Amino acid sequence: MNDLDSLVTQAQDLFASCTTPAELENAKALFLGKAGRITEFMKGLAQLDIEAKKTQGAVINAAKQAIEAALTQRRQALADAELDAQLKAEALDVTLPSTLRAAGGLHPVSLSLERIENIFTSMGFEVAQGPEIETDWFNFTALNTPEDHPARSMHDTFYIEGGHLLRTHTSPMQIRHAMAHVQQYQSRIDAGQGMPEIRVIAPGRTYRVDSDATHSPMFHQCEGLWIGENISFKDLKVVFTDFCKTFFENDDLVLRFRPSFFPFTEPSAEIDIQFPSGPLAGRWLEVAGSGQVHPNVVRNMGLDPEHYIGFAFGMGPDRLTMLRYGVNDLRLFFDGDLRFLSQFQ
Ligand code: 2NM
Repeated sequence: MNDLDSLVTQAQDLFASCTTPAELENAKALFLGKAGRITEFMKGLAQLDIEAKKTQGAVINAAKQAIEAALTQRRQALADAELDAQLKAEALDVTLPSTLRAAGGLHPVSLSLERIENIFTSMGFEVAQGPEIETDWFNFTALNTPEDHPARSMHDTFYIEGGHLLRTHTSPMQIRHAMAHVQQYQSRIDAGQGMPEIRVIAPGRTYRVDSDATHSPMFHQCEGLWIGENISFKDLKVVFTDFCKTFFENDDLVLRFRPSFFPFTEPSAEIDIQFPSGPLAGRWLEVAGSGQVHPNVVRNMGLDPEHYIGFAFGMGPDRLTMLRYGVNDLRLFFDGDLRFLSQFQ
């Protein structure tokens, strides 16, 4: 083996023993640098005659190319190894469970409101919307509530500067809806052609000065109204019985209409339900108030009570939710505690 062959072998061995790119570049300088071995051989050419220069030059060049090839190969090997190590260090196990960002969900009362809306829309009811800040007229006067009624007192109702108030029930939405409906069909009504029936529910937030385990200053109501030319208590019984059986998913529950009083209905009835089995079996549970809409209220909607008649009812979705899920404290719905709320997802 001549000197140049052994130089190539030396370079290959040294390069192979380098484990970092920096080490390799230092090793390269020993062979290919300005003061390196190949350069030394090149300088040695000066003493040779022209023929020997040619042959020896070619041999040196071949050795130089072999060393450069070994260098390139080793550089690539080190770069590959470095990439491998990096990939291993940063390895992601995509099969690991993620750090869960919990999905949100609907509030239990919202779930009930959704159920209520679905049931009544399936019976041809519209769903009304309306303001939570109301006028005295829509909240009380239009609903036949006398000036001296205790519900109008500061003890029972939240008043706002300027004479407005936080609605104490959702009935003002019914009045607004009925008035808009009547206005839409006024010319037909005037021409004696009648109007499509008013069939609407009004779900939403309501406010009263009241707070304990069964009362919250903000609570929900959903009222219903059906007005036509011949709508009777019989229709109320059919509609509300069907609603209760569907809402509680129990065809065997029974209803009781118990005489009562509201300023906006005459006659009026409290609606009680009873489950024949289950944890609430045998107890009469009050779920709604109802009645035939008072002639004064029908008149305030813009209709002639001699021609138009119907029923209305009002229920508490918060209480319905408590009954459906067996919740015993209303305040749990409004504390925002996820340990409670997440049970409904
Ligand atoms: C109730 C009980 C009885 C009611 C009356 C009306 C309206 F707009 F027609 F006058 N809406 N809702 C009503 C009737 C509400 O809640 C216990």
